[in-house]
Amino acid sequence: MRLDKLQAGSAYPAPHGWSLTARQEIDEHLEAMLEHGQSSRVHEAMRYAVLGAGKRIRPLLTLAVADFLGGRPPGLMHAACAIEMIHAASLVLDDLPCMDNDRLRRDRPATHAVFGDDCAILAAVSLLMRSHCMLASHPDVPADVRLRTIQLLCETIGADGLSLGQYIDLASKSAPASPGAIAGIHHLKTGILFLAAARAACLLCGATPRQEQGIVAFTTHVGLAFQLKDDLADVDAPGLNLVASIGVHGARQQFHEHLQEAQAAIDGEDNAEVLLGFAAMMCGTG
Ligand code: GRG
Repeated sequence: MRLDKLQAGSAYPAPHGWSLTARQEIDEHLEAMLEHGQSSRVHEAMRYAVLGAGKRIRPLLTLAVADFLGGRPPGLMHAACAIEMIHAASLVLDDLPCMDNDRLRRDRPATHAVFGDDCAILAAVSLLMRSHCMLASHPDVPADVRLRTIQLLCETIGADGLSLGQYIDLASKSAPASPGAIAGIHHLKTGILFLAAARAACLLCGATPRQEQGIVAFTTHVGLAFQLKDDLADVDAPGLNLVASIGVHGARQQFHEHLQEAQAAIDGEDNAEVLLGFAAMMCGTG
């Protein structure tokens, strides 16, 4: 498979083959991870936020990296689903009136629009806690790997990660942002969680530093191509958009350059096809 043939701006392909099976496994695991606990409005809101029709890109990336590295160790599915829960929590918070103030998410009313702001905030906090507990308590993952995975996720979510990206994004709404500033916000709001999804798989699979370096480079470039694809698909949407500052031609060119870099990062490796297939699913029509 070659990534340089992908076209930016096309619709997301329906999952098939590897991604369809992996998505079903992810959805079943998420359902199982969220079925326990006392029945309450907060619990219902957690399920509503997570089990809606998301594309599951981040957990799919965790599984794709593991398959690339040659296997799915214990705890991998927990890590993949923990990252999807963190993503869902970030969407709940992002949609609140004090943030992006969106009433719709995943083609239906946002969590706070159904459950109220108070319950939505409690559900987001509870999802973060649940995701960390899942990782902390897995009996078959060595304790040091559990700790390092939790540390990775804390750093990803915290004041140098997603939370900082969200703050800068909100603060920059009143002034036009440069292409460099937009790319920085995209990294903190989106790229950093993709990297955590890939790095969690590296930790659990015991990747070598050389393998991890290639996977990080691959993920960085695929994440940037994904963002450009989104920006190209929705040029008129409110919010930061690279196309507005570098133009359609510039964005398409960068999209192709990032996919070439992604391909170069893993070319020649055994099992490269699984990551290339994932990138095609995430960034194109393949
Ligand atoms: C404490 C977790 C936490 C976060 C605090 C609110 C916040 C800081 C960050 C929000 C960041 C945010 C909303 C980034 C947008 C990322 C993004 C590209 C969302 C869309 O992802 P898709 O296309 O959506 O994968 P689906 O619905 O398919 O999962």
